[in-house]
Amino acid sequence: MSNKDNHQEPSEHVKLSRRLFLGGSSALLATAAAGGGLSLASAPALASDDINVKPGELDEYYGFWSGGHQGEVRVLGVPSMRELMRIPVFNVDSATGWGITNESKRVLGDSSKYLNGDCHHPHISMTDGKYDGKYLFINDKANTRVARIRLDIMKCDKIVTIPNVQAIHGLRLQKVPHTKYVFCNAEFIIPHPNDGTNLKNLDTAEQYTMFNAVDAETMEVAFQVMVDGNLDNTDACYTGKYAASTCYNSEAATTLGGMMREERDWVTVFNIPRIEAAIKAGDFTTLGDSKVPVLDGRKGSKLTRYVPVPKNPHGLNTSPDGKYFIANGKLSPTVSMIEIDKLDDLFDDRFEDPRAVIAAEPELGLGPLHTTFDGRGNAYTTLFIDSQVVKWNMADAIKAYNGEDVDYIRQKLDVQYQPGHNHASHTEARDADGKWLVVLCKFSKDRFLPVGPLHAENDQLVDISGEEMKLVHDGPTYAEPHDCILLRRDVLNPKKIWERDDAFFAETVAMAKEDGVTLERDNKVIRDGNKVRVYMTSVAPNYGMSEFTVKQGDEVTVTVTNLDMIEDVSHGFCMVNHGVSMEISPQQTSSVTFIADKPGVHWYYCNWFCHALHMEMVGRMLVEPA
Ligand code: CUK
Ligand code: CUA
Ligand code: CA
Repeated sequence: MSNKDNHQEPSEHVKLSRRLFLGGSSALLATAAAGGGLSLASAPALASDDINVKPGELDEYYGFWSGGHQGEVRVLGVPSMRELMRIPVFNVDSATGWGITNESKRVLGDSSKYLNGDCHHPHISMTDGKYDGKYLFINDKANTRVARIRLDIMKCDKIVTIPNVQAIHGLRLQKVPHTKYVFCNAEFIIPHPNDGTNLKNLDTAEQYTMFNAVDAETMEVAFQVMVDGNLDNTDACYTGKYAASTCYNSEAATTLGGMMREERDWVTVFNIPRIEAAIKAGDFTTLGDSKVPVLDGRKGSKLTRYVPVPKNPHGLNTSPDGKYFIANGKLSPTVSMIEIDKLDDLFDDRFEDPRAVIAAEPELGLGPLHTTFDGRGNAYTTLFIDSQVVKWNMADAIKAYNGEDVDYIRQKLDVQYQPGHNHASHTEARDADGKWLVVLCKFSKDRFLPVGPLHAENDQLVDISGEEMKLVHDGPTYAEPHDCILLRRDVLNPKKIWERDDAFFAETVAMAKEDGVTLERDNKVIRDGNKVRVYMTSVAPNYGMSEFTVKQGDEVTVTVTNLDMIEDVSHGFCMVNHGVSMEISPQQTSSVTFIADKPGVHWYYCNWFCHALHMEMVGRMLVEPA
């Protein structure tokens, strides 16, 4: 035992007490609390029975987690925090063949050449301010993309690359009347044109970034708005009229020091009806090859307003009562509450000082990054530097701002450690229900078994249904779920097997038709010059074809249709030594194209365990030498 373990240091004492608490003995709890002098702020809670979802029982909520720079979306059950599924998006997935199959490459388009992504903000489509469970949208900061996931099949079905900008970061959806637009912020300021012609005179080149809107149905970029400064996070209001974004680099600096020079940056507010009217009136330009309408929202524009807030603000969150945009101060211990009711006046220039829209600026602690809500008037803000979540009351914060002597802080809860986002159940919708809070901690330090220099992150589950926040679960996660979203399970009703006419593989079905092939029946090899199309069915434990012959150098497309009707009987198709692998779930058609570059015998096999004779579900490709 080192000196550090003698429990003399307060921090060690707290650690010991925490272990005793979690042991569940109320006698020890009383002793430790009395002797340890633990404040409410740091006292850990006893585990609640609510999270004990027993074997065979189902969770109450779906949670969709960003996979961060790992590139996927993960589906968890809450409150058990059991991982239910992974949805590959901006990554390559060996199990499902995402990034390998023709169907996924069609979704990825030109960007399939990128093998990486960096997703941050998963958000679910809304109708009348409530989650409708149709789509989930997520950004890719690394390669400037936005993706859509169809929640009925839990697969990504569209990806768009945003032109003329670099690094899509903040992403939120229009809430009212429905999600027509996906609002997404490009973070980095770049010169225009960015073709290298102005590298020698960057000082004088025109430089800006843009706020973007993607049409949620077509997934085409609807418009882009030039701004002053940069753009970080964003959110939309419950009137359908406004979106707002934080800017931490009002200085338009290119260095860290420069980005922290000013005491205040700003929140940029976008007037959506005015933007739409300007497009209708033809009041826009285009950039380069892109046909997307580009509007000028820089200072002085009637499309935007800039509200000064302290300092390098980060998260931007709309309260579920529809009253406030809350900008989280990061380098300021405050958050700024922007009164949405006053934005009409702000845009009609009825205020001399745009700060007139600030309803309150409560001081919460060090490093406020993101805020979430319980639907009962309370907000929960992560304090990155303090490693805490602070629960505070919005109405009381406004009273205090107006000079009344009220304490708006309700509780500070230690979390482990350095939280970024936090997210309460249904918090972005009108029906925020204040039951569960997930706190996404960037550091786990000593909370889990050591696994080398790279540590797990720690997504902690907090029960917020009562007066007091109670930490109930540690959930290790892999790099790096910036954010998550929780919705009640009754909002979703995913399909259990595919429908044959699903759009996800419609193009493959159409190609088969052109070849005169009925996918549900035929096993056929069709040669078209040096292109060979192999169509086969699969029924556990058989492929419809156990052998086919091609010539060395042929481009081979294998299309497999799974005729099994029983849910859970997924097959795979893996061609050994060819980098080919894919999922074919019941009633699904999947296809993959590769070059048969090696003469000889090449086995293929089913790689999803489907039957007692799964190992025997095999076949051989015979490749004749050229
Ligand atoms: S950002 Cu990561 S902690 Cu990309 Cu939402 Cu704040
Ligand atoms: Cu089919 Cu395993
Ligand atoms: Ca700044």
